[in-house]
Amino acid sequence: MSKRYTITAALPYTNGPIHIGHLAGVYVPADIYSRYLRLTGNDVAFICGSDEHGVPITIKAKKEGVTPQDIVDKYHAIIKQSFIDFGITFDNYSRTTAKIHHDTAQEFFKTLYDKNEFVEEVTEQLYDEEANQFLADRFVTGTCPKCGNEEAYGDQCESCGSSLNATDLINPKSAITGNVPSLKETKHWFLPLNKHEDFLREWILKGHKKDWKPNVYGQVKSWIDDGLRPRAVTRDLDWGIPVPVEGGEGKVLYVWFDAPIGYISSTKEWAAREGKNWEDYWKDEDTKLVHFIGKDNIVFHCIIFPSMLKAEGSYILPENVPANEFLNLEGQKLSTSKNWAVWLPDYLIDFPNQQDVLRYALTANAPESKDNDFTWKDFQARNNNELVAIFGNFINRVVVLTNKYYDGIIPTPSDYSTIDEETLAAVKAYPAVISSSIERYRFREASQELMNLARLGNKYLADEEPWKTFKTDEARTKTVMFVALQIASALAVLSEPFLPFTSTKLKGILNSNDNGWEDVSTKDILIPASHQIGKGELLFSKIEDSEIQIQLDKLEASKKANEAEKKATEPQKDEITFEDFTKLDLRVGTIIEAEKMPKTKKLLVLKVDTGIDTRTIVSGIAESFSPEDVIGKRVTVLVNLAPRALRGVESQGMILMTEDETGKLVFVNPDTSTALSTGIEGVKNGLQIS
Ligand code: B3M
Ligand code: ZN
Repeated sequence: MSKRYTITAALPYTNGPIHIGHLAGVYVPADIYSRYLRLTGNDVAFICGSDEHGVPITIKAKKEGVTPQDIVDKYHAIIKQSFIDFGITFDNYSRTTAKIHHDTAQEFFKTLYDKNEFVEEVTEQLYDEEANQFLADRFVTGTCPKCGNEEAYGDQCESCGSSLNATDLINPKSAITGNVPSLKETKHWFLPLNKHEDFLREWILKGHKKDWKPNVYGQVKSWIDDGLRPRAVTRDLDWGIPVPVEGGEGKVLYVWFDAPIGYISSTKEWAAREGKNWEDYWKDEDTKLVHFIGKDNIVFHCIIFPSMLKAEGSYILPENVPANEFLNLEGQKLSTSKNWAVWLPDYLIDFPNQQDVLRYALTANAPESKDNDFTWKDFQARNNNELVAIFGNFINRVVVLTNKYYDGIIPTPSDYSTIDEETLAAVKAYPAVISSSIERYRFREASQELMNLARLGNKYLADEEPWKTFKTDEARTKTVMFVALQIASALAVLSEPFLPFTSTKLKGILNSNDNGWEDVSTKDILIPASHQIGKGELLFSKIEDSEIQIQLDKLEASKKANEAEKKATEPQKDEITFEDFTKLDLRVGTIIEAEKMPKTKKLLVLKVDTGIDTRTIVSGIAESFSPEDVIGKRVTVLVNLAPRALRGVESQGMILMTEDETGKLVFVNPDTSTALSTGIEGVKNGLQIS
């Protein structure tokens, strides 16, 4: 039955081009889903646009000495082109600097304001005296109070995914000047998320029953269980959408308030152009709203935006939010600043017309349920062993033989053998199998089923060997080629969501565009006898080791550049006086107990005997040391540091650490003899210590 769908893909920030992580996490799965739904006869609005406000854009503009508008104009064009190049079939790609968006977002804010859905409050916010500006979101970094990550941002910690307020950060630092911020009073409007807690709880539970991904459900549930707090939806910045109410002068909407409304304004833009009613896509209970996002956006799409929609009152809520985990590149986190990425424009220069290869490699290895690694070797293997050796090889054989034996005219079959019948029945089962995977957002699995269909074709040809029977049994050869051509036609149809360029090419070669998704399971004949097909053309070509090496060399160069930069920018702190130094009460202690803080990557909870007492110290060293490594270690302890709570455990001091010349974390060791301090390991390893 045909349904109406509004499918959104996260609006990319326009502060740089997009890379394979974006494609794998959001845009390829969203495109597969949208194409599939259209192919199966649904009414689809696939919506996206550029996210052009927010701090990263102003930071980038400052760095380059241009205006934020210059930055967004540049990257909006680049990103939009990448989506076209990779066959991402948005029905509309808008931008949040568009007038229609400013109007829509302001109107949305006004509605909530008029309905008294905001709390207005004067609070102290972080302020950079030197830059003369309030610090929020990415203008401020510091230590995450939840997990101890020292590079958390003022709105979010990327390490544990927590959503934060800038004032939550421990040791905050201005991203503009590096200064320690002061506090200054300012008025803002807050969305009281706490007020929506009950509704959210009920709603996600419903979602859970509808098969939300466990990673999404789990994250949302734990945030709600932790208790929600009011969240400021306005900022003291000059780049953004002006706050449209009295007292809002000089303030703008928080970027995460306006960005999701961008889905709505982009839909409006599309509807106006296409003569549709946008409200059908946002306000009709029969419409299914699905948000494709990366996992760092879960809180915004599953807590904040639904609360906004609910507070407004006339909107539907998302049916599902199939967030993906992250894609790493050659074992390391993708990073724009470290240039550790494969940028889409660069990819197309090195691999022209090979968009489908990347789409396929990213889908076959998609980070659906856990973080995954993209490696160039895997990319090459997916191409050479699957696309070339299975899919391409099958099609090539069918097309070449049909041209060679029958001048490209599809032969008339005789009676089918059991194998033929079984094979054709198996082909008919594929649409349902692939549909079921896609409908459950298992695109990886779906892509592998598609490849299994090509495998079936290959095996059929290898078993029936028409090149042998051609000399001995004309009738049998014709039947086999006819059956093989049916499989090729099925592949042309079913590959479309995954390999759209290949599908178009293949339909061109087969000279056939007549079949829909359902036809593959219902029609006995997809491509009839006497039909003339075209000449062969290779669908895929082998990728050589040398091409892969070029990519690996590029990454190696990034790595070297990063290392050089790290050395050059080794932080040199301000000079301190002797008096400053004497404030530190340093003691020699021994670690007597150590265990990992549950649910964190970085933290160890240590019991340290300081000679004066035994105290608990939470230390962010778990990525460098395991608990067994440190028990028994003699260490230098700062004992008069004000205690602070980390994940509910009070830390009563600090273990001094430093880095050696290779950047490895080491203890500031109180002993001259290293043997003594490594006594425990020494004994464990059976060494004698003198
Ligand atoms: N611009 C975030 C991102 O790229 C963001 C998504 C907005 S979706 C409304 O992480
Ligand atoms: Zn954190």
